[in-house]
Amino acid sequence: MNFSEGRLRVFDPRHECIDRGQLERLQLERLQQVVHRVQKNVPCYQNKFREAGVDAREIRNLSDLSRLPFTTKDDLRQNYPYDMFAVPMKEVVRIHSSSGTTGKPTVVGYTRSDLHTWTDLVARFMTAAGVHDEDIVHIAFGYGLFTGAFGLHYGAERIGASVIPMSGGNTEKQLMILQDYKSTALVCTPSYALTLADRMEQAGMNPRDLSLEVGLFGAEPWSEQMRVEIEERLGIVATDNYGLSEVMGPGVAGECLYKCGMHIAEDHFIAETIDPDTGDVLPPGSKGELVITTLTKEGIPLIRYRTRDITRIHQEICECGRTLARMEKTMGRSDDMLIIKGVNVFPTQIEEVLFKVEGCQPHYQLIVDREDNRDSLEVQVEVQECIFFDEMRQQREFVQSVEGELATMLGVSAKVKLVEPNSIPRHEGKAQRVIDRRNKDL
Ligand code: DLL
Repeated sequence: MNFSEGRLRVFDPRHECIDRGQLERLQLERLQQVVHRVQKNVPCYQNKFREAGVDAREIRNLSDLSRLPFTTKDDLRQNYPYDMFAVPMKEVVRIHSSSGTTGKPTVVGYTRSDLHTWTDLVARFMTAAGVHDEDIVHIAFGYGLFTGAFGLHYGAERIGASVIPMSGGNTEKQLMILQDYKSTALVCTPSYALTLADRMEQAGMNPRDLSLEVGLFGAEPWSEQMRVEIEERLGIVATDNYGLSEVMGPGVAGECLYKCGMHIAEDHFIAETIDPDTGDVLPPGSKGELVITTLTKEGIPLIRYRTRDITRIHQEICECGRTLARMEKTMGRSDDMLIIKGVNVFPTQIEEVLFKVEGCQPHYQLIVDREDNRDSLEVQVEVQECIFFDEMRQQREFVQSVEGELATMLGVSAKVKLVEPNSIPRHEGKAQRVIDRRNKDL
């Protein structure tokens, strides 16, 4: 911890500004330890290593990592609930699970030391995003098995901020608490931040009269345009942070105030990008699937976990002085990527277009269907009332112009349907943007 301008911050320059050579030595030492640990304690890894013909003693350089097999969500499901744990249950002091909507959730266990590390890493990225001990942090993630709320809660407390464990839902009450308790930092999904902005406007509140200064958003993909919208409407600085429950939860990576990618906690994780089809490791800066190896986790260490998230990693030193590599905002998950008439489309690309068009509201839904063996994509977007009730001709022109922009961006045509304000369902947690009806008969 360090003190600057009289404020308590959790900045760890020894690790956050570490020289890359030194970092790589630390990573190798920790990698060798974790690989030995899983080989000794986790039957799933014993089998995987045997099948791949590798042994922990053969990891002599960081480049040997690529010889190790991947771990997937399926491995976790097959070992549900506790068989991937590397410690006896008596050492596990917390259990969380993933928020997946299909199949069994994945279960993760934390030892006391894992909770310490998690808290430190969240405190680190919250500090980088401008949070300090005088902040009042309003946490609107749902408390429960989801890692978002507890992760940011303990991180903010470590910084010394005053935490309001508001949890999700009850938007009217959220507004009252934000106003009366003078919250200065907002923590939730970016889509919920916009829902809060909408409700404030409907209630005749001016967000700029609140005390909010910063927003820390994560848990779902969001575009740069959405950041601009949130910052303007709430009058705050908005940063992105990334994580996944299997790997730890929030705290894997987070943006500093330069907002040019999320610093990855590389002293605790090795991040690779791979070609999702071949599994080949890509050079830094190439777009690919993020694969993470946990270096210090005790409860459930993971080797080369395939996140399915698509991003790029940059190693150039950031203006903030942190040397830890930065991952770009993820475009979305490879399994959320839509293939429309053979063209790959990410919901965030559509979001980028919609946010640029004046009159479109930041609420949209994508309906994918297949008729006569042809894919169709309909983009339903809320528009300002004046457009919704506009003359037919003007409305048609508006629709055509949005369709034109989408076709240029996506390389495939999409039908645009304008819908009334507030008609698309709002979500308190992660937004559900896509309804894919193509597999309805399966
Ligand atoms: O969403 C952990 C988290 C909580 C991160 C709060 C940040 C803030 P899961 O529920 O397991 O964990 O979902 C993980 O969410 O693989 C990504 O697809 C997506 N995701 C998380 N953060 C971001 C982000 C938490 N900043 C999955 N941008 C991940 C885009 C994100 N997608």
